[in-house]
Amino acid sequence: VPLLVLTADRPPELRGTGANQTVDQIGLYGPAVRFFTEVGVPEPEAGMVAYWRSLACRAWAAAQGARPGPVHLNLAFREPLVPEEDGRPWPEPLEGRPGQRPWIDVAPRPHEPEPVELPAVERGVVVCGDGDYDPVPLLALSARTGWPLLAEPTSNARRTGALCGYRQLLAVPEFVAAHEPELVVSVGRPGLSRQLLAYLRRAARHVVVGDPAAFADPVRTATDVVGAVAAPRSADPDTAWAASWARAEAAARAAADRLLDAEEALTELRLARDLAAHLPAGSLLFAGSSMPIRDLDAVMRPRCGLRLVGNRGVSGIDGTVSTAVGAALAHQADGGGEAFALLGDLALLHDQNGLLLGPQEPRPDLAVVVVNNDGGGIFSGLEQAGHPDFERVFGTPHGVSVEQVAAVADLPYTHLEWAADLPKALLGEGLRLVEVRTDRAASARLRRALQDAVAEAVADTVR
Ligand SMILES: Cc1ncc(C[n+]2csc(CCOP(=O)(O)OP(=O)(O)O)c2C)c(N)n1
Repeated sequence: VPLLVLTADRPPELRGTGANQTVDQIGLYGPAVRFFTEVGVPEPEAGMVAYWRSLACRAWAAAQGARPGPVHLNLAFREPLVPEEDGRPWPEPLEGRPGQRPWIDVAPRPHEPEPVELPAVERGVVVCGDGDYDPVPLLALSARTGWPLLAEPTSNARRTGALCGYRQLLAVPEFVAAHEPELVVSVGRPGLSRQLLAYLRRAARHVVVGDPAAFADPVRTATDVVGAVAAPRSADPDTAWAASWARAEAAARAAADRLLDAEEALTELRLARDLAAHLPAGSLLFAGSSMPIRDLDAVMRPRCGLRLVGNRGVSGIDGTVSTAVGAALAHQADGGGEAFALLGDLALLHDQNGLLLGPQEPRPDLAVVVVNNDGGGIFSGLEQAGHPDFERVFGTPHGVSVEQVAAVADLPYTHLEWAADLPKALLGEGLRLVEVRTDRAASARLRRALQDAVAEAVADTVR
């Protein structure tokens, strides 16, 4: 995401002296930014306008470059911080170029990479990881070759033709042994599940589609990096490989549905499945880190018309409400429809203040659905689960009432319990909270039951 971060600073002569409110902001974000520079204290001299305007254009171009991303300018100011009534007039006109032309017109570098033809193998797999890219060519590749499409939710490639049960399938050793890939083609940043990463290791050849300067290869399995790919000319989608994956997918999906539909009270998994399926076309769904994004990965059915985003970079659970609000505002300013967020209770509590909006701020149309399992549910399914101090160190229950959090922010609140009530609970306008109360241990048991049910359902297909 192109982002300009402007940090205000004290002037250089006050740094390192113990002056109040002075920390070292130089290079604050380290190598995370595409470009950093310090901006000198404004001086009433001719030439400043060219300095500011050319620097602004450079920063803008760096944020929008071949690898869009954050840019940091640290701006030092000396008092007075507001113009003085009787101050001297500025010594040069502050206007830019005539006709609102930018100071520097930076032409985008053309980068339409030549597609590289992929080898004609039967046992290929297309993996779409997190990222902001057009998934349509990957869907077309999968359709043309019969290579199954394994798409993490924030790839936005989980559309018709993509698999929904791959996360469970790849955790069945017999299934994996019977489905060794000759070729993996990946795009974006895969990394939501250990089993997908382990599967990448089994590929004899792994072609990464990406920028040669910044491609994702999280388990160092890449054998080729290319800018774009084309299906082999002799591709044939009707293969035994494609049929075997399709059979397993159908069996896995049916087993998952049987298990999830057995209970009318909303479980975490069922909420993820039903929410993603129910949202109207044109919606945005922000998926919180931890189990919300993983449950979507496990059970979200392929569909069109839903834009999924999440903070996948370092999987943070802080700043989540603010990110969801910002994403909803941008989506709606862009003509998009309603927005929804699926968050854990700890993610909500980390950024409760993100629910507070000033009276003059734009208000998003955003329903924040909070899965309240009173703590960090993810750890109940990890190795930590048996630790003697589990509850205090990992579970971290807090007992905070989500209803009261909503009341503090003066927001509408709905308690949702039954699956059948989901559509009604999501109705409404503006920023609002919907709480689904769940149990961490029961949720972990259900995820294990899902895995067992899928393993059993595909046992026939791998024998
Ligand atoms: C800022 C931050 N602190 C700590 C973590 C480590 N962490 C990962 S998941 C998690 C628990 C999240 O709990 P919750 O948001 O309620 O979701 P759940 O696990 O119940 O799905 C924690 C503390 C993190 N990812 N980000």
